[in-house]
Amino acid sequence: MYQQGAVPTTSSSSIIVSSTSSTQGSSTSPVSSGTSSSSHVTTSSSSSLGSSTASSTIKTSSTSTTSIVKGTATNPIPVRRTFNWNITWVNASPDGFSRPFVGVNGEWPLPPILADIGDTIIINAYNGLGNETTSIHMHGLFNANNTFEDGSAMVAQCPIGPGETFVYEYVLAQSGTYWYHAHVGGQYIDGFRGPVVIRDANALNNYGNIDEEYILSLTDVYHVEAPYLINYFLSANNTSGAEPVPDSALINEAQNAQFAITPGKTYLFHVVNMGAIAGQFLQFDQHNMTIIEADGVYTQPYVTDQIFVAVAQRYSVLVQALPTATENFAIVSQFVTDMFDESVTPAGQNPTCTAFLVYNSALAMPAPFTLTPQPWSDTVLVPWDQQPLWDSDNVQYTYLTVDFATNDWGSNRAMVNGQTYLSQLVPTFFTALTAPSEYQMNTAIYGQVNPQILPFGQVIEIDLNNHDTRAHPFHLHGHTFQIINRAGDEPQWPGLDSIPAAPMRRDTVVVYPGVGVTLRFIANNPGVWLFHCHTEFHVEAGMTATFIEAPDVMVARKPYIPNSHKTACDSQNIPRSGNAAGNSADWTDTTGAPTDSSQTYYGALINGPTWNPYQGGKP
Ligand SMILES: [Cu+2]
Repeated sequence: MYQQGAVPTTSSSSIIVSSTSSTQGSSTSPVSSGTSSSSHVTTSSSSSLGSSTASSTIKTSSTSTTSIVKGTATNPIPVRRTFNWNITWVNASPDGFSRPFVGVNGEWPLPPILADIGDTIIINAYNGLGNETTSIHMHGLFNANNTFEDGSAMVAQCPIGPGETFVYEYVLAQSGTYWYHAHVGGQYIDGFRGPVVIRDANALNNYGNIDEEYILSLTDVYHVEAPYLINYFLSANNTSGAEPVPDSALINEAQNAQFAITPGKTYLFHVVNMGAIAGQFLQFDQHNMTIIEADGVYTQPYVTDQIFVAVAQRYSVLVQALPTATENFAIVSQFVTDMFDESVTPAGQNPTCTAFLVYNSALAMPAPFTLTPQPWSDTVLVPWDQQPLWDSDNVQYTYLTVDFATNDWGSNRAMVNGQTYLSQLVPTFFTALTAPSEYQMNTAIYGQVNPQILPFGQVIEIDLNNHDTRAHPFHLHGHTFQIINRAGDEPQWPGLDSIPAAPMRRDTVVVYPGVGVTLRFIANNPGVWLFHCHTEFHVEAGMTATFIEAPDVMVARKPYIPNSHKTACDSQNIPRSGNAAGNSADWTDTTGAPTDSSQTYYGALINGPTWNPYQGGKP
């Protein structure tokens, strides 16, 4: 049964949410921050695969948007915000095609999480999916001393089995634009993704008056469910190695979303790309954007008329409304199609999505304009605090290459330093936590997870070289990094000539085809953190390294593991101690730990079908 959270809900927030009226479709449900829905959802369909025509209620995506009215000039007293989430399948048709998505409390799109800096968020996550495991990663949160709250399945925790409740607790020490998503088996491709906005009045006060705030998410959507896509992508039948191509681009998980605009007001748009594969350009007709934040790092204001947002990246941009309400304006987002193999691109795919700045809903909505991609480099941004290069006499240099290779049974695997990442029998965190001190820093105990040991307090430099022909947006858990060098001189994606005086910091960086990027961070967050391409199909193919950061300090701080984290493992007979193979008698003997990927892998699906009806091509 679904368990209510044990922690009482407190509600007191500077964030007031108002739902704007809509001229088409249904209006968005108001987002309640500080309170949570406790409704029990009856699912008419507990199964995803094979049930896409089931008769459960269809939730069409709203075409209106929800604004966050700007709060007070100072931060409120921190509160605890508890969310009780019943995670089930919900049918929806964001682009006119109905299919099941991973919903929360009977709703899809998923609710944004809105909070103030210093707040504590508790999510009581009940897995009501029936046929898949799940987990929740708060993308961009450092989770200092709480690596076990990071949500990556078989890394920071055991996956949450069907019928299990798992409790996440986050103390919000950062602010800006983030997002949450499932971190198991490519499940977020099926819609388990939502925005997170953490306000800090002190930071925003640097940027003058802000009247209202909006969330603007960019996503891609597939008509075929993720387990089929993943299974086929990694199968020997996929001889070209082509990634599945999405059917549609979405803004706020919808098409034709409307943002109500009042003349003369200043708006802050929280832009987040929650897609599975597609980087996107974004442009507002006849309105500039002023970037003030990227991936939770506040920046010196940077004015542009177009931004590029790779998968998992975020920007806060200010948009100044025109003084009069004489017409409405189009917003256009557009996929980067470099990775889309024409042979598997769905017929009728639209690589763009349109939304509107609505000054007067009685006036017609304009036709979309043609977006022309402009050269883009995020290293032109300067952090607000202008921190110089992180340096020391004792920098640890870590060299990583990425490419693809076909394995022994014909699967197209992603390689980091020549080795593909494979989940091991024990979550890596539990291996680090239970290893005797003489083995903690020994990569041999961690198995085939591409482990890198980072000593406490050291400046770490990552030299990441892309030997593949496609761009990869790399994300580091637990940190932001400085981008100190980037090769390449393509007109569209210019590189860096020298180390900037105050290098831009973020948590997701694009490494372009055939070239490299150089990153620095300080190993001051003991824990187990993934460094991986955020193209979800490449995660599933193994384009991941594991940073075992100061495991000695992590263990000495005696992390307190919540009960639900233990029972998630115990109920599925996943060991919580030992090396990658669960061996705690001989720590360097990992016999039995996975060294090859499964030929019957269907992502987060527990029991896959015997035959995959999706075999690429144009569905
Ligand atoms: Cu990639």
